[in-house]
Amino acid sequence: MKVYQTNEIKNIALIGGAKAGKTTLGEAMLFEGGVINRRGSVDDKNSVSDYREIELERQASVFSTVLYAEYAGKKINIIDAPGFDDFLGEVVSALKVADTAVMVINAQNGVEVGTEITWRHVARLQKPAIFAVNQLEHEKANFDEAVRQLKAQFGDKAIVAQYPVNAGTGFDSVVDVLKMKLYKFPAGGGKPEIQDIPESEKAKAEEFQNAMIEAAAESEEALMEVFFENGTLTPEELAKGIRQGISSRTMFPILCMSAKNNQGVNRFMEFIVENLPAPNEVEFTKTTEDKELPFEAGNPPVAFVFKTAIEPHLGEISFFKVFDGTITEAMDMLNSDTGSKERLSQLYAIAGKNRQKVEKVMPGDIAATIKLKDTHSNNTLTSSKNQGEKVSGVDYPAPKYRMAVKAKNTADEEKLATVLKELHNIDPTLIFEHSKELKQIILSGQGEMHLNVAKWMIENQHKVSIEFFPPKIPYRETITKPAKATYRHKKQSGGSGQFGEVHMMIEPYKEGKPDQTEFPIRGREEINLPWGGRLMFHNCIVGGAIDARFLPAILKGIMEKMEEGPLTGSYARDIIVNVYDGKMHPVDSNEISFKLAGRNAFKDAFKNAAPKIMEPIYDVEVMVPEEKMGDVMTDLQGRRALIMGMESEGNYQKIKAKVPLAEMNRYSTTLSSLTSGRASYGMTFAEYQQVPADVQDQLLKAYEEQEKEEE
Ligand SMILES: Nc1nc2c(ncn2[C@@H]2O[C@H](COP(=O)(O)OP(=O)(O)O)[C@@H](O)[C@H]2O)c(=O)[nH]1
Ligand SMILES: [Mg+2]
Repeated sequence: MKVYQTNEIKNIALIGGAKAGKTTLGEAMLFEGGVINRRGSVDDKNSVSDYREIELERQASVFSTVLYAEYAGKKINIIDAPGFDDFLGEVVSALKVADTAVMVINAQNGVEVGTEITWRHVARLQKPAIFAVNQLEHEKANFDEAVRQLKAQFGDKAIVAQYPVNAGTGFDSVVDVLKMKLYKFPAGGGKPEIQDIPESEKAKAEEFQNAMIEAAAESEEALMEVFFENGTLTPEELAKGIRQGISSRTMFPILCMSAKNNQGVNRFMEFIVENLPAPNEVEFTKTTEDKELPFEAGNPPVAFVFKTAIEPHLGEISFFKVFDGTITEAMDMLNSDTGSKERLSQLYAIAGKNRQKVEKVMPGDIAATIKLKDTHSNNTLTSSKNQGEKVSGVDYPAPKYRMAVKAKNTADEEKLATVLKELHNIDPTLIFEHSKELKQIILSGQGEMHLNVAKWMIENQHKVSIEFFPPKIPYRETITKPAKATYRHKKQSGGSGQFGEVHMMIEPYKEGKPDQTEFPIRGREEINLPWGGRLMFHNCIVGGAIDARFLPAILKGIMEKMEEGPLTGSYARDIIVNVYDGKMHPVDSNEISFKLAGRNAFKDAFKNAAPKIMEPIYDVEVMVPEEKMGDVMTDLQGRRALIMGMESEGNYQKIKAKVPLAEMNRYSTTLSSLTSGRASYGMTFAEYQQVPADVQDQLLKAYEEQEKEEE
């Protein structure tokens, strides 16, 4: 395969709602680009892109697929991303390496949820974008309505570059506003016949052309002046303006096609090659040290691994984009994230299951290599000259759906941990954590479907049967008023006995709270608890009632109870313990006795100190279409939410609320069904708060029952 130079490369990501036809478009592009000589289809389960077992089973893309096509001496790298919100991580990583986002629109539906959600990331990352209005041969296709919605949603920067002459059944022609020609597609698809625009279409075509010329002129001051002077632009000026307008995001051209019939795809590829920016014509990516990576062939190489996958016959494949320098076959590189040395023994251009060996990868290009030892998605590879440089990472969406996971067969537990680690290395949005506190493995991801796909892979590819449970809630316990307790531990059995007596007063701790005045404090220890909050341990002993050497044992006993709170076995926090008196025995007192006395005195005092259970509260932000506001609010109120505010953003309302974690179980699924998938949300931990009395009663009862069962 030819080595493509930076200015001969176009990197695009196919994004948008599920079922718009992204995978079908990718397939047609591969066919037109000569990578495959037979067009497969998603419906016949033989497309290049959706080839994984899980995708065939679901007939939808779950992972992004890296493809390429050669067209007119240029290489188009295509990343076909999945459409469902659950796989947003794949969209975000695709956008990291694409220079232009191609938003595929289903002409039957116009702007869909997936369009809106993925667009937010296009906007956040300030990516150039174009619209591909697909399915124009469908009887329900409505191009004008799709354009109206695009403009309503994205503004007048969405601009018609092509329009269909006969959308719907029998569709075969579009007017191309850039070329001012009619493109007529043969029934079987492929190369169009280029004709003059018929008289009947001329006025409409000119109107769109004028709008396009004006938009092109707006891309540059100098062009604007020319335009004012001459009232128009020459074809060369227009072409330049369009290229600039796309790169600088002053226009988002709209193109037309039927991917299924391969109509318009050829011209679409020509448009890409002629008008989209090359990798070095958009804003440069930076390293984490804020250094620009300028796509210079002679610089020390920097490759960013945006995706890894395990393929049945190849093992682990790493897909990378070269952000600087040149990579050659058998090059030795260093992983800036894991520190491992890696040899890139073979380099490939990959199109789904097809691959071609390449000797060299120029800056800006996307390629793959295999058998790296310790390199994962989101890692950077460099040479020894620029060792340690990292491409500023992908901003993966925070997890929002959690489940506890357990191997059905306890013998599989260790294997499950290994498998989960492997899955995370491939998909960084799949996160697992061994919670010591909850004694559960918590798997979190983007939604129920995301976790179900993970389950499918764990069970089918790794042969470990698993079960999901609702995760336990990490409650905390604390007290709300002072209380005293004394405890005597005494044991006289045979030889040496045990004796220790402790008197203590405990109080609720709050930052800045003044010391109690009943007992003078002689020594203090402040413990920042690993699970949040504090324990203040005050020595108020007078006259040597207890030897100082026993104090650590008393504290140890208290800590044991702090770790397994008296109410529900949860961690306790924010307590002051004043040990003010006690008794020793000249022979029988030892550490163990004081530990037990300390522990039990604390437990007794705790129970009399109006103890309260605290629960984690999350800051939740929901983006919801205006007309669904009411339903979403009602649901939130049913979840004990405290609404903090509302703001409008376009056609959306952003609701901010504080919600107990215990009430957020399966929220993504509920929200999705309340809004037909049109809302999105995020949540982050805010604070601990006391649970209401009725909830506390329920929790106490549940703990009691659990204790009984375990006895
Ligand atoms: N009528 C029609 N159907 C299409 C077209 N493109 C794709 N489809 C169908 O739409 C469904 C989803 O296509 P797919 O490429 O998987 O969509 P994706 O989810 O965006 O990747 C499949 O049944 C395709 O055959 C098109 O241009 N016209
Ligand atoms: Mg797809």
